[in-house]
Amino acid sequence: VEASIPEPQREAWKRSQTSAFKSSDEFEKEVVRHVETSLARSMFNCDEKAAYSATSLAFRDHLILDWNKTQQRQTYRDSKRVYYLSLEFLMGRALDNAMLNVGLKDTAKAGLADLGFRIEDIIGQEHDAALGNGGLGRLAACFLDSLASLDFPAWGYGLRYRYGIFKQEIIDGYQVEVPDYWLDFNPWEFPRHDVTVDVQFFGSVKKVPNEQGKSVAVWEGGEIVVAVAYDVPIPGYDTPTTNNLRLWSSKASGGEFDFQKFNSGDYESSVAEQQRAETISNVLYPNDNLERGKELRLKQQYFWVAASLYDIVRRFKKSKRAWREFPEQVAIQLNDTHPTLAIVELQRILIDIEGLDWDLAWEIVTGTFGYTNHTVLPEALEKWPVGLVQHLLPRHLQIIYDINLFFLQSVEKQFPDDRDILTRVSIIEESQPKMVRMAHLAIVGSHKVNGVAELHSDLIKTTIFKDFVEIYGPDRFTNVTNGITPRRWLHQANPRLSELIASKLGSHEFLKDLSQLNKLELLVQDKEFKKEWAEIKFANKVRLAKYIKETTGVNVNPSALFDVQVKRIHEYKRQQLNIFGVIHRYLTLKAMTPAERKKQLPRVSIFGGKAAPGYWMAKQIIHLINAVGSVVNNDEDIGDLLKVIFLEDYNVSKAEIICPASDISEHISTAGTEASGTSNMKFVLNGGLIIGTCDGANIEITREVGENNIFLFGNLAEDVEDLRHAHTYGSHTIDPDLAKVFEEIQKGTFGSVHDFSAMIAAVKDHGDYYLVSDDFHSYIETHTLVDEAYRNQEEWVVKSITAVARMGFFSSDRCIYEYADGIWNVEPLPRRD
Ligand code: AZC
Repeated sequence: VEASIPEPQREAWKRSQTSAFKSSDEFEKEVVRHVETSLARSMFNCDEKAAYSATSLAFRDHLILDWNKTQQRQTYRDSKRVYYLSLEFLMGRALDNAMLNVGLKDTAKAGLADLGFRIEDIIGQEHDAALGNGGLGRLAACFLDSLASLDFPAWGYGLRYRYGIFKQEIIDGYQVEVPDYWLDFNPWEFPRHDVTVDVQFFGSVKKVPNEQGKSVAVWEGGEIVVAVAYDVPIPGYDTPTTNNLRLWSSKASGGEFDFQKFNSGDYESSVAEQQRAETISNVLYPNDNLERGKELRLKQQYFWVAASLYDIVRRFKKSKRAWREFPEQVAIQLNDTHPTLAIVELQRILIDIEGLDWDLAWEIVTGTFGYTNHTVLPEALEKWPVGLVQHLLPRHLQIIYDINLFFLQSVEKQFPDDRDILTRVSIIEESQPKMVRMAHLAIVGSHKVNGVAELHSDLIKTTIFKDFVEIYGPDRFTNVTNGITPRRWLHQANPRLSELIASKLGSHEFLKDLSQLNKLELLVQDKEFKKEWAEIKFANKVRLAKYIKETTGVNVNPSALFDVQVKRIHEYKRQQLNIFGVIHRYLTLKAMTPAERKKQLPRVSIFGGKAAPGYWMAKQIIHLINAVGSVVNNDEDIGDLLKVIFLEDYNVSKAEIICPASDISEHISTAGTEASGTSNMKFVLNGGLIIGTCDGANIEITREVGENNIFLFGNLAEDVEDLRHAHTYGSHTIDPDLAKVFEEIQKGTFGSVHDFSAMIAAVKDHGDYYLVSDDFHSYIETHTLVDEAYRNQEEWVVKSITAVARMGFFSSDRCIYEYADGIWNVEPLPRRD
């Protein structure tokens, strides 16, 4: 690398090399320099916001030096890279994570103290990077952390939304959405105005003969939107490896304005065109597990995919290798079907631009891509109208038709007597209007398809993708059970617990080899250890209680059992079951004599989560939770025995306060609907137990921690279909306790009878699709068991420690090794400098 600098200047460059700060003195100098120069503020007028900005810039510089070296080394070694394409990266805050991953948090703490600041206050200034909805986007963020921590050459590719997920306000018990202006000041990104890609839309396709007389397709006309790269450094934990997350932002082509229009006096339309181009990356679609089929969303997808592939191909071409080596150098993972157009785009590049023949190109394409499915919910499976694709991407539609033709021909050969299978597996759905089925395209164009937990991976093979298992054989399908990064979700979120564990295991190595937690099991009878364990949980609850007081005004008793359900609001996740259960508890308490009540265990039911703005039923659920809270929390008969809290604007940084403070958390989706869930893992890793259905990763959590350390209830996935059928065609009787809950709501005890009637009707009159009534009894009984277990604090702590000790499997590091091995065929590239 050095040799690339001409000899006469080499000395000067080397002499002037920058190096990262190491001591708190050096750190302070960097902070003050950034305050005075980068922020252009006087050091005598530095508030917490400015101190945050300067601290972040100091750490960003630190990361960038490592980033440069990592990228140089990866290029020099020409190793295979992984590209993780995801429309969502739910990163949360970066500063705390950067400090911990580079091992300089204590240094920064001392430095900031010298300058007159408390590190927690500075960390608290940061706005979450909330470029995602929920589990799918947070999984992508955990994977980036693991990829860097394990030294894999890997890049993430996404969109730089100007507005991330909306901010949720609760006004009179209702959700109100407020835009999230997160880019106000973001020290974690590097604009790369020199890294741009022209992305074409619309236009038409012409066939012209090439030099050999072969007819080739030329896509021409239409409009160009420019993609500009913004790079976000991703530091690994305890390694200098720093990877890149590249987010694309859209910009009008031809500079700021169309000068011709501008000069001819048409100022307005010249600005309008610029604005139209920029809207592409403007806003994250706020739906979780729901596709709305909006044209702008398809534009976003192609814009991001085209820019990313151009970038990947450009990098590959620098290596001067033959095209057939592409899959040996490049692995691209599709995070759900959102980036599926990448399959078509790579095929297009190879045949139309690089002149490869179809078969070789297709072999390269399928050798490159892997597809992860995250849901079986029909409303979340992406389909795009053929007409829309034709209009926006005429050449891509032709290629999709060709892919489908060749695919169906081979299926026909394989199953000559089965006409129906062709209709079922076709990439084109013969509906009115015709639709492109993105999941089918993703399967056909990938060499591996995976689900995200064992049950889920089995379900996709036996339900939505059954025919494809017949066609390709079972080997194309695999499972990678999700995981979470223990750096953020233990070390960062729960520093005291992380320190306690480190003190017992002798080091922090467990943060990179989470299976080491199993050694904690030897300590479950150690009195002192158990005491400290319980004290840490209590302190975390005190912290959450304080937060609840500050944000809702409600006093909660930290000795009460904290029962938490935080996740996106969705009927399949069944927050309605939870709140109906809370009402049942309330009625039970009300019916008791004061003497009986005295014997009851106090509880705090904590909810949090956003509803998609257009999801009316989910918004009613939020409203009911708040309505119940205002009655119960002010009922003097009840006092501390029950409090109902809705935490506004649940996000990653709030999860970091909430997860360490739960005693029990709820993962109660209708069996067979939650692909995996990942917050279940976060809660258990922080010493909380869970109440859950036999769904998603709950099943594997049970396998790992043992049935005694989890509270399972409810019907099994295999019975769901029959139950639903019985609701519709047989008689459907409502659980009597649930019926009493409904009566109470309908009496007006919680206000707005009208608002809540649809929630009740969904269970009573519309087939109870989510089996709320079927599972209600089992749910209530299991909560009784939870109460009983909690009364024995000794035993509870043993359960808590045992469960944590057995959670090693759920590290996202394990996931990354499985993907690397079974899907990507990539090796880590460790740096030892
Ligand atoms: C989510 C699943 O609902 C959740 O169970 C899983 O843990 C998570 O992905 C990560 O795999 N799926 C989605 O968010 N899916 C879509 C299409 O939005």
